[in-house]
Amino acid sequence: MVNNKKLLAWVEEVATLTKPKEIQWVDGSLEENQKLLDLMVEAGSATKLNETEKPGCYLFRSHPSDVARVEGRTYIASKKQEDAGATNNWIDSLEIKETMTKLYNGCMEGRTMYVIPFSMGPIGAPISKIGVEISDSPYVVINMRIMTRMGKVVLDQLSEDSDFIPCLHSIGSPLREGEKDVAWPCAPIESKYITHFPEERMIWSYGSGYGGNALLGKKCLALRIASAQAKDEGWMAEHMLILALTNPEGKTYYVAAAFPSACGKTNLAMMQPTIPGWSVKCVGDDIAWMRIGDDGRLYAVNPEAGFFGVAPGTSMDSNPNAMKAIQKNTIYTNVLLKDNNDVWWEEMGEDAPSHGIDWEGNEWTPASDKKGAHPNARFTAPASQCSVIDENWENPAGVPISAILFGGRRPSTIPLVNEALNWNHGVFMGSATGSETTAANIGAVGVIRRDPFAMLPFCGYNMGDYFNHWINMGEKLGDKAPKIFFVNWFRKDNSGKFIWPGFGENSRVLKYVTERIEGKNLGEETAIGILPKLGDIDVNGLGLSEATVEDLFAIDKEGWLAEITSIEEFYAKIGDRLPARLQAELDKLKDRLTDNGSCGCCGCGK
Ligand code: OXD
Ligand code: MN
Repeated sequence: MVNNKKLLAWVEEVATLTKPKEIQWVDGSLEENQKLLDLMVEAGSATKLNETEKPGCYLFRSHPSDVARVEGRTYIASKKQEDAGATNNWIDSLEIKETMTKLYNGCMEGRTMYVIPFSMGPIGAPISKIGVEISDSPYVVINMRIMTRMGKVVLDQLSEDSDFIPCLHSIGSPLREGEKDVAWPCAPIESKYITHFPEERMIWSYGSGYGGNALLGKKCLALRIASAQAKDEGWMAEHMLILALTNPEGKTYYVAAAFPSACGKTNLAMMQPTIPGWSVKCVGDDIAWMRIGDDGRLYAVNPEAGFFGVAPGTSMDSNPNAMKAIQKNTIYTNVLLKDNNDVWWEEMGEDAPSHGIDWEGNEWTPASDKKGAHPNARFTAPASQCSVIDENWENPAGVPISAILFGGRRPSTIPLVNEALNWNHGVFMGSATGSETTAANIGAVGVIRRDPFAMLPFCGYNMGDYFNHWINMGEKLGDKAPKIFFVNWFRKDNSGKFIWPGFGENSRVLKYVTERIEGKNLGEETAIGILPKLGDIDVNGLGLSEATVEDLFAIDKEGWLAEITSIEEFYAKIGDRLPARLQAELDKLKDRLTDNGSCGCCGCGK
């Protein structure tokens, strides 16, 4: 029995505006889920996969225009533009409400309006937040059931007056009397809007049914709205995986790591270390909510309950634990359908089938000039199915973080691993994160862009204020602050080949990180940070020459000076809310690299 006044009034208000055929309060049960899946199979928008190979799995194909997040149509709505800042698409709250209200008018005609109560974070945990998504997409319902804790259990948490974050979503495709539905209804790109109201803690999304545009608990709530809440309430909402690394002596270190979208976070989060005696367990693969615990340390919770991972490139080599986790009860979107009703994608580590149906629903053979799976094809799978899920992944208190990693796809200049000299230098490193763009967003792929803290598309407020929040958190954490490292698995040699093997071999770098945490006398201070010395990272058996290893850590002075120019340009864009302490870090780096401060090449670190 729903008695929350705000919720009841909001549901009625939305129904009056959007005019659905019916309203369904989602309870999250297995039966309800199956009914929705059966309905979608019957309607031709889902394909049930081979029950022997992939029990409980379904395939969906999206509209070709609706295949990824649309950053260009994603907005931060606030009263003042400076509160959204230069890195966000700002829109005036009143103006966008007027525009979107017109779009929402009658937009659910002929469709069912689903009311989806969900919790980001374990139900009832102090850091968790309750949201309610209203959506006219059954695909959203079944995905939210995997990605969040959802349904009656959450509704039961809401008393008459308790608060929640309203998340309104419509695919923007009313089904008028006599009209035939399509497999993936959505609105054209120019009328898609993914709008966040951080001041009101509210989300309005229209026109897209895909991933982060539509599963509003994920990027919209757990990052954009939560980041604004976190700043106000003194915690952090970050685009970070959380992993548990255990050494041969049985000591566990929890590490949080921020990488831009589609840079291998899911692979790292559940990697299989190649070094004997070490193991990795996964707490989360995409988002970390972190607060300072009673002991003064930073504790992280994964607010999600599932993985929404990129399928292409996922294989038994790159991520065996993900491959095992997605064999059952998984939703596949935009992968290739094999003739035996199983799925396939590029770089799956399995020969391409001689024939199949591609992500656009067309006949496909290896001779086709198109890819079988879209590069941003996804799997949605329950985290509980991951055999290396950490025993503390649902601990309401979170896990204590010993190290924070930042990283990106950088073909040159940035070393394999570089430790920050101190917290503020680490914040500087995070703020200067750059990466080649990927297919996770609609737009150009492979272009280097600044993606501070991997939060460029996800920070719900002014980036300068966000940097400042990081500095403030460091002050509160003091000597309990985690150590910060910058890693780059993607450096290339002159022939364009990746130098570092990556994947399970990244455990060699993680081992070094834990040794630094333990204060082992490894590494040396240089102009750019603390770099490992030759021999500090075990590269035995990798077949890398000494010169190649040296290359991985070489300070390319010209490259760094160009990097500094690019950071300066980016900082200029942030404007007057850039914290002076970050400008000072940039100036110090420049001094250390040029003749002003030191020779910049002998590693003296001055
Ligand atoms: C994601 C993304 O889906 O970052 O996690 O785009
Ligand atoms: Mn992500």
